[in-house]
Amino acid sequence: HLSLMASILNPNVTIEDDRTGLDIETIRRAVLDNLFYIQGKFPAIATKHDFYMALAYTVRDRLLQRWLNSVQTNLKKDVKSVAYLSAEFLVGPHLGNNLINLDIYQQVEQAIKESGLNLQELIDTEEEPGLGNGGLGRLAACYLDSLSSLEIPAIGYGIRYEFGIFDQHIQDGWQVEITDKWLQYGNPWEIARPESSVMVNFGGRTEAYTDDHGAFRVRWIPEYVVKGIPYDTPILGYKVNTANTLRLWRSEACESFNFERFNQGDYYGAVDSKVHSENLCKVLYPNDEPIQGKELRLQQQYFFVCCSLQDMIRTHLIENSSLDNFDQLWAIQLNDTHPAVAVAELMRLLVDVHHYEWEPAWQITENTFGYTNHTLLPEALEKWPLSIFGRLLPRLLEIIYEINNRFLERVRIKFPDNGSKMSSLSIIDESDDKYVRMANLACIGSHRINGVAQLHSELLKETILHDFYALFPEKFTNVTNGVTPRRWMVLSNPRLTELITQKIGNRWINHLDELKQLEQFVDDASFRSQWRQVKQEVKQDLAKYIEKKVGIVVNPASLFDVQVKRIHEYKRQHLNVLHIITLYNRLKHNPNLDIPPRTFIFGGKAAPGYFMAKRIIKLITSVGDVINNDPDLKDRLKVVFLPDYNVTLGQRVYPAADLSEQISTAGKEASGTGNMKFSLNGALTIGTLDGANVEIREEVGAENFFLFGLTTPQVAEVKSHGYYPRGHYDSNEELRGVLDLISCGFFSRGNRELLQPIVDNLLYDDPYLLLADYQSYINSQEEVSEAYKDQERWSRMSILNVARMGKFSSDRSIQEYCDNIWKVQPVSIKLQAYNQENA
Ligand code: 9GP
Repeated sequence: HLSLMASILNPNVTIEDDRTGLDIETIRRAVLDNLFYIQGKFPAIATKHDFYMALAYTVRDRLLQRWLNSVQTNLKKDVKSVAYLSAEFLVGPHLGNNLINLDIYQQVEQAIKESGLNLQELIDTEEEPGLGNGGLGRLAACYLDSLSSLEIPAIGYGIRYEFGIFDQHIQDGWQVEITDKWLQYGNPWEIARPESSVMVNFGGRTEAYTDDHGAFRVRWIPEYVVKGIPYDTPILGYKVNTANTLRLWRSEACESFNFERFNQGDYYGAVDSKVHSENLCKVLYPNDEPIQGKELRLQQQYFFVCCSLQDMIRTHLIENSSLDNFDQLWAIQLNDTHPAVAVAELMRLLVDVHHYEWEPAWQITENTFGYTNHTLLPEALEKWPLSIFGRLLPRLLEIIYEINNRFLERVRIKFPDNGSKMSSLSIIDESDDKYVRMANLACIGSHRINGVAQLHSELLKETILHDFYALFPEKFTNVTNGVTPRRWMVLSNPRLTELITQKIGNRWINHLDELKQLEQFVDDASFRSQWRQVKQEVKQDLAKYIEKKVGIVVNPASLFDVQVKRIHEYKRQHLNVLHIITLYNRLKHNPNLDIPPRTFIFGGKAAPGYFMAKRIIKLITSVGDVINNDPDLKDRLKVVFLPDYNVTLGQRVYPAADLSEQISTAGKEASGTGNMKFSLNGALTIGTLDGANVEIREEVGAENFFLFGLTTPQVAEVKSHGYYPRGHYDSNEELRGVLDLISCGFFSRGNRELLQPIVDNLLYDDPYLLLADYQSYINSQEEVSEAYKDQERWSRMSILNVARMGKFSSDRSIQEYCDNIWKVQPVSIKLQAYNQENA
């Protein structure tokens, strides 16, 4: 301890060096310093978590200079910024990613080693901020990484949920949900900024008045007001000085204590409003597609939108004398309809608070917003009962009526006497109960509307947004999703990163197209062997993890066949299970069948109230229990359900996959982004022509992709003729054998009821056409097995997949948003050293 004290107090290192220096020795000392002064521990009594915290603060110190310089630059008069409004940001653990982007991974690894610790273990200690459900939230996080890496001034606005997406435990094969207390040991990455708090109105009524200049105005007299407090997290770009901000709002009561009530002896009443206000951002709704009509959810949406817009206006007015040029300095993107109330809120702020006339306010609003749609499922389109909306946000409803009236006037001119167009385009759904339709508000209030893959953007125009497309075709565009290669390759797959970098250098990390150069090595047998070696090692790691986590021993030489994503009927995890049972039956009947051994790996959460999705988990685990323990199979098939699938687990799983299951019903998956992560890490895809699969196949070549299933028009065709799933059961003996085996209780210890709802659903309804696609899927899986037997061929296909993934970098997506929607330019950040003089 004495030597530690001596080293901490060594006068050769100034405070400033300790906080910014990047050499091994300084980092080592800084970690010990933080351990002592922030965690209050000596190494001898520190836990792993203490060391993680000390290291996290060490890294954060090194970000701060870049961050503050970026924030300052973004405030400047002539700098246009992107505000990405999203109810979810599934950022994943920060430490590893920041080490990559700061380009200090090696130094830190060494410094930690010299302290007798292991960096990976510290990285694994970080609690993941699960502030999202799945694809949409993770996309937002990839986009923040790319915005910073491309040096685009940007800010992500969202909600600081106290509890993120639940932790999933599996008990007796069922999903059990556990509260995600991600903040319980502290969050070293965020800084609270209570000085930038804002107030948000709810309830009450509105009142007309005439202002001092004789103008007619409206004010909102709320029933209660909630305070929004921002918590900022830096998002550093890859090897640049740009560190943008993720600003998440926490709600609090304005007055935490009602003294009047307290003095009357009503203690609980006195803290009532505090509890009420703080409940607002307590928990993330755990549904990946929206649930309708939950008032608290509408409160959350309005809360973060209102806070964020006030924040933008405040910062705008620091350097600008009015909001006239707001649209020239801000591009606001609506990540789905969750923040769509922003259209009405910006109008309220401009008209009621800043006293703009309606028309110029509307011009600013429409120019500012862009709207990204993320789903075609009609049941997922958000709508709010008018009664709830009007009670909670009375002024916003009035403004929505005004927007709607003016808009419908334009519709009437373009489509005279067309009542059905009017009613489909109206923001207010008057069909039976009245609703506010958020997608309509978003479309009307935005100058650009985009889908997230080519097929999806086309289908939007043809189906759910067809009438909007007829009205303003010029607003519609596509931006195919992408993923960040920093997290999804460099951080998660260091072995493959190294092999690739040895061959083609490291420019591919932020110019992903350069992976193309790998094609020249595809015929090089020794390169292919190295390629296989890497995959093998990563699979061994995953095999160890699987054994430790769920106690199942899997063969790392078997084909790792992986489906990880939210559990949903349209994603068809149960189609995958039908294939597993088919193989099982075949092997039971013919033990000499020559097929490569396979390990089927599943992961994913079901929405807690989604009956069928929870049954599908039970189906997977039940089938696994039987197959994994059947001695006849001699370990040729294994089925693993990995609990609690999240970003961290994704980082283990994608690199280890041989086969990526992307098997949704055509026309249902908007894009998918897991499909990109798998392929980038060298897995081959078995998939339908759905979402971004179509473009992945285009890029990697049809011969390097296992295609099956009906196309979107064929799906429509089958449905239009009155789909009869039972016909497939009757005519396909093998399929019948599979379904009958489930029905008879073989996988459920004789309990015939347990899994029957799934079978009945398939036989008598089958809305996602599993039975129609079954045979085609089985045939395609046979091709997979054949290809895998020829390891040289498989390696070729795998290398070509990776080499041709350039398009799917989120850097490319963000560049398209910048050029076609936001019209923003990069701004490079000059580092000004912090010192007392310029402080
Ligand atoms: O279901 C889509 C998924 O296909 C897409 O990749 C992702 C990101 O664009 O968004 C998902 N949608 C949602 O999570 C909610 O609509």
